[in-house]
Amino acid sequence: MFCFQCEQTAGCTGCSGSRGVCGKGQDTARLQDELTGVLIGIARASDGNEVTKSTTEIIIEGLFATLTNVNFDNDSIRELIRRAEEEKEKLIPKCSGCGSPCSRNENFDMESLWGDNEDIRSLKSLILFGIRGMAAYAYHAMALGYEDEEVNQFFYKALFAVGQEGDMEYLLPVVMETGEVNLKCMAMLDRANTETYGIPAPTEVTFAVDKGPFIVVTGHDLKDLEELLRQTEGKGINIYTHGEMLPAHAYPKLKAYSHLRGNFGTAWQNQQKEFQNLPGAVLFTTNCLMPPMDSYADRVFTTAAVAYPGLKHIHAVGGRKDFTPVIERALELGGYSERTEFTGINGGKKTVTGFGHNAILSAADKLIEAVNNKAIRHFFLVGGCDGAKTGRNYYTDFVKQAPDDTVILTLACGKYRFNDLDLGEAGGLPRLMDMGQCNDAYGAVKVAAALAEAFGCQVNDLPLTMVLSWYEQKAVCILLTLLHLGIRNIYLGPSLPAFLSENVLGYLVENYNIRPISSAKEDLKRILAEE
Ligand code: FSO
Ligand code: SF4
Repeated sequence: MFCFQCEQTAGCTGCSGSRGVCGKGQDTARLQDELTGVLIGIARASDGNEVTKSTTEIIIEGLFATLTNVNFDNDSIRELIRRAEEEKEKLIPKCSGCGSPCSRNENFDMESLWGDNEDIRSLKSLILFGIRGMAAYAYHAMALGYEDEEVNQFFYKALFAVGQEGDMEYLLPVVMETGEVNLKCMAMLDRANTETYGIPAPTEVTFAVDKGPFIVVTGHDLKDLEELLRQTEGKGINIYTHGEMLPAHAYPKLKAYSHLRGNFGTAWQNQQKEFQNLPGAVLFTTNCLMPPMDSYADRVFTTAAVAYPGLKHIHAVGGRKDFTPVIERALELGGYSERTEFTGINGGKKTVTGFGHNAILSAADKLIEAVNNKAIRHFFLVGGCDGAKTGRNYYTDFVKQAPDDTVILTLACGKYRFNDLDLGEAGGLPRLMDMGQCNDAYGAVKVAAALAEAFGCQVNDLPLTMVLSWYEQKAVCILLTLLHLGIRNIYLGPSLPAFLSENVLGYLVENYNIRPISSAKEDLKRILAEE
């Protein structure tokens, strides 16, 4: 196997041998490559042939299944391959009886990509990993009935490019287009979430678990959470968010369920510790799933794109999911015998979420005044994924050491390193504002654009610095979006992607001044000195 798509890749170069650092086995990695190869085959066959809704669905599902920490289940990947082949056949009915080797619809051999010239491999990886991340967002929007033709069409174009002979001149624009289209995709998901569940508002969330049966819901899919809330109403079961599900508390229509009680646990990489002997059931709606330990595997359920051998998967039947097995397991386990207090990483008992772009921009006047009268000197977007590396303490240090006249915007699961801290206020505004999940990077872009307009400058001239942590492929598509918008001086860590070749990294540094993080102290000093 070969895989280097995520930040924890072995030796910062690539996972090989029998198992990746994430726990993905070589057989699964090979099947995921095979699946990607068939998706490229579909993109090739779509040239001149009309695709249907089901063709695009398998492209999106297939890409999502290959994201880090999503699908470890060979049988379900084989089923995706079967469905993908079936869709490809539908596109090319006339080809079935033709023996001519035109290669127009051939599947792509991913081995040829992994063994390619390192710059080509690097650019194609940026495209492929970028659309894998984007597919996750398109999938969530699709679950709420939202689609965008331009986004859908781009999946075909990008997959085609990955399977195509091409030089830097051909591939670089597709890399940049991935960022551009991902912005549209995140905007679509923002619309889907807010039109379905209302505009998020700042909401305090506790880390305590009440007495009695409960279910912990993790991942990013609000629709699955809503369905579970509906099915557990009046059953004496409380629901707790985990990981990237935390921002759900801020959506009025989800908050309206009184049994959506609080948040359990922190970011994904702590799940094996936090779920040990948990007296409640756990539902994974998306990544990041770690191989479950024996002490809790019998209470973990998966749904949608997530799958793991031996774990019970809740399928949609006729568009509806029946969460009865999860509910029954929670009732059997019974929960804690009394209210149990937990804390965040820094000992805090609660956090506040729900500072989406609407909430922040509704306070725009106050914010502008605070900048003008120097009550706020600088904004930092400290956001992105969490992970297990010790170097990630940088982000906690950065937030703790940021001066009192600075404001921290945050999003995604990296925030658990500091979201239980009380940082007080600056200019009458909270110094720490949680904008939501990783896809709410769209909101951060909107806030930055609105501030630039208010101050009559470019986003790059604002007193705003992005300090990002990456782990998996959604972070890749978000980074490409920021580059597409021309945002410079991004601090990126904890390490740079292994799939960036020296030349491609050189291009990004030269054109966007991407900077690897150093130490919180040094970086803060440098950023504030450059103001
Ligand atoms: Fe984290 Fe995992 Fe949201 Fe990622 S839970 S690491 S960027 O999947 O998607 O932030
Ligand atoms: Fe390795 Fe990451 Fe790939 Fe898993 S997803 S095999 S950890 S590079």
